[in-house]
Amino acid sequence: MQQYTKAEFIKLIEDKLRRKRSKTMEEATENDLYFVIASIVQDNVMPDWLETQKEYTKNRNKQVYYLSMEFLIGRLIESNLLNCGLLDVANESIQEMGFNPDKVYNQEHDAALGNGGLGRLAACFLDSIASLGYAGHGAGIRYRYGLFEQRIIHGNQVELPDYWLKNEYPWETRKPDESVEVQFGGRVIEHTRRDGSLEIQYVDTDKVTAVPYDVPVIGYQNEVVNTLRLWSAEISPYDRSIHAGAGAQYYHHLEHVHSIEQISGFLYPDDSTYEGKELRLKQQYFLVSATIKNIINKFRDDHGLPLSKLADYITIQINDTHPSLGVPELMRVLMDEEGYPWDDAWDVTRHVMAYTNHTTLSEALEKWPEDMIRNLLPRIYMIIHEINERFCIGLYYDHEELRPHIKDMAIISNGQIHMAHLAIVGSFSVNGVAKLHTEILKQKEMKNFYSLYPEKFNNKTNGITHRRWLLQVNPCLSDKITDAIGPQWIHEPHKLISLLRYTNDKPFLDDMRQCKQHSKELLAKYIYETQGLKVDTGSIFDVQIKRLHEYKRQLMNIFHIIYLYNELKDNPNMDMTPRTFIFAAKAAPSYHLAKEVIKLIHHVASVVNFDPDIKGKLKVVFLENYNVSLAEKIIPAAEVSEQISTASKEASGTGNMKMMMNGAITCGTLDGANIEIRDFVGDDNIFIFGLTSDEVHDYYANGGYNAQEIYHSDPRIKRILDQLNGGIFGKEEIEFKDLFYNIMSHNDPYFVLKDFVPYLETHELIERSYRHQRDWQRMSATNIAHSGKFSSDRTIREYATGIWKL
Ligand code: 26Y
Repeated sequence: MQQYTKAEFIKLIEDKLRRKRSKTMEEATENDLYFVIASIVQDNVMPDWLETQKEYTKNRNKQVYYLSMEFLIGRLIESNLLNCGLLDVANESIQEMGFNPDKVYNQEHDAALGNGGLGRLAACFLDSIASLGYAGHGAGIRYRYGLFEQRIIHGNQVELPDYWLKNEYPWETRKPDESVEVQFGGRVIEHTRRDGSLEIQYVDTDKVTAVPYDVPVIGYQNEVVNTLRLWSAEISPYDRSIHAGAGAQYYHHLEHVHSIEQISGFLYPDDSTYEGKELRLKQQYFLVSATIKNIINKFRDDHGLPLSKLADYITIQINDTHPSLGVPELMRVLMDEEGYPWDDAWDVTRHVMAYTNHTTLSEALEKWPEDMIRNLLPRIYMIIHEINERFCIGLYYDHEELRPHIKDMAIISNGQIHMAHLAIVGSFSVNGVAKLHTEILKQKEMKNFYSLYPEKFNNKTNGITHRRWLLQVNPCLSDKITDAIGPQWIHEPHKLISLLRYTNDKPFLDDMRQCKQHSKELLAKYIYETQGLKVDTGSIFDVQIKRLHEYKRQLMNIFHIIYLYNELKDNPNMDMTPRTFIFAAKAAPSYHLAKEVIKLIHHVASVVNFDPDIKGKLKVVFLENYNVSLAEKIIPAAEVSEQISTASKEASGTGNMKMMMNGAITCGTLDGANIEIRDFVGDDNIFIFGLTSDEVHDYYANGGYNAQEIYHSDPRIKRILDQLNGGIFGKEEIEFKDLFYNIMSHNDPYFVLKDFVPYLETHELIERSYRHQRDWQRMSATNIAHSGKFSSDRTIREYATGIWKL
């Protein structure tokens, strides 16, 4: 990648401004600068991009396709500059031109093509795959609308459409000549050939053109550029030409165009409950069918080998079950288009597909109504049906011990298609995303499948890219780390462990503290500018940022704040380190209880933040419109990282890793990757509390938990719940009866009351520990030192050697 001096870079900007924007330096706005710099990066990347692809073809590298309905990439401008080695020169040039680099980079609209953890993980993985020089690509959908923009109006969440493409997106390249066709609906006609084989014909199908838009995935200063290919649904050229008619026919045509373009219209904003919407099914098949066609075309061009060899050159990693139609689709292509018999096609498919599970929540497990698949994808339905028949017959005859479980393991049962079952049966690898999660899959949720295919199951604990989540978002801390231990950690993040030698080093700890203070001040400034609220930068910044879900228990956090408020009201002179509680979270638009929690947080904030009795000891901040860019502002400033899910519910979590890497101390349950964080940092450097996963499962299985009993026996808890029910703090017009009854009548399904007292005791410990700043800084440094193990580089190496065999 070419490097420039400041003068050269400014010259480039000047030239581009003139040619692309017909403006002089004097006329340029922040927005012009953003586009021009992005375009300079894009120019710089092109030769490496071509070269990388040529190399892969020449070397006949095995390639992996990470197939995902979500890629939550956020902004690319800074990370691309960083990875190209141009960030410093760009910053200096922008400053020299009299602009603020942050404001220039802020011009990029976040690409929010994902809901949360699963989508962001996909984006971190792409960064690591390229940075490690692996031949791996992303395949997803170019939604015209990303995840909704959240506005808060009188404490209520309101959703606005996220039209992120309203300005040109400088990172994408449209490749119309690589378009492929995807077919829906119609009928299947079977002919028997003379040799007895079956010929399958599809008639009366609806044809959709999938047009690829390629986004470069730039490795960290290694000249590798991979591809994220995002598909857009368009009307097929044939249909386009028949719109000549006028009147009714013309409108009919418009409707047709609209229904096709809808396929890549918007991202489904729901990651909580599974809603079987036909449009979502169309999106899934659209992604899978376009990608598989593309892979096969390229495989042919590159290798000229028969498709029976596909598994030697290609792995398709499916990100949860959302792209699991890839299993029957690959079967379809191999059999119907390439003429392979069933057994051969099955052999190839089972060696190409690998499946990652991200959740055990039953409400998020995908099941499609049989009829819906039969109507929308008749041939795919036939194939799934056949896979199911063969699978169940095999179970019956070859696995007597599983006979009683056939009905639970079937791919089709009770009129529904169980996508996880399809994914497990059709893949060679099934992985969970943290040790506990994988154990739960093996021992509980997928127990029968594990006993059938023990060799398929494996764990790949999640990770995050330390380039974005430390190097880019926290330059101050990154520099101090480099000053202390040298720059090798940037290429080999596990080397952060050398920081353990500095946990008693006063100058290092002082530097670290200073960076944290600086980040807190930047965040405080942002809070003031966006909300007009002043927060105390000497207070503890206690952060919970993630999607809003009952199992993540933001409710327990706000209960704790109400508890502190009550304590302070009773005893205004209570000695307490001031606290700032920071939330950011989007609720799925149809998730009523989650929205109620957002409202409650706002209501508590409106009371607590302005009560003079509190003397500024408590502040509650809810930052609107949580997205990747907002996370980048909050994470460096976090001191306490709230990871308080009901044990067993959070598959892994990745925000926990991001905050740890920036020196926050985790306050968490023994859930997901928290357990592995604890195993590394040790009990003295983390605050763990609450029920274990086994205890939670035991209560679910055998009962024995009674929320009402706790309510009646603990006056602190009763007081909080009554404040919810009867209008909080005397304001009768605002009530949270639904939250109250969910706990009281549904016996508190997420054990908020059960874990509440241990939680508040842990917070007392946190408050006391914070008073000993040196010890706190030591804990903080210890966390940073161990965070290298949670770099997604480690995770990707494990995928590459354990699953992909790259
Ligand atoms: C089917 C539909 C309703 C659906 C859509 C999105 C279901 C689930 C999802 C997203 C799930 C998700 O984001 N899971 C998270 O994946 C992260 C990455 O592995 C984990 O760290 C996190 O614990 C898990 O909740």
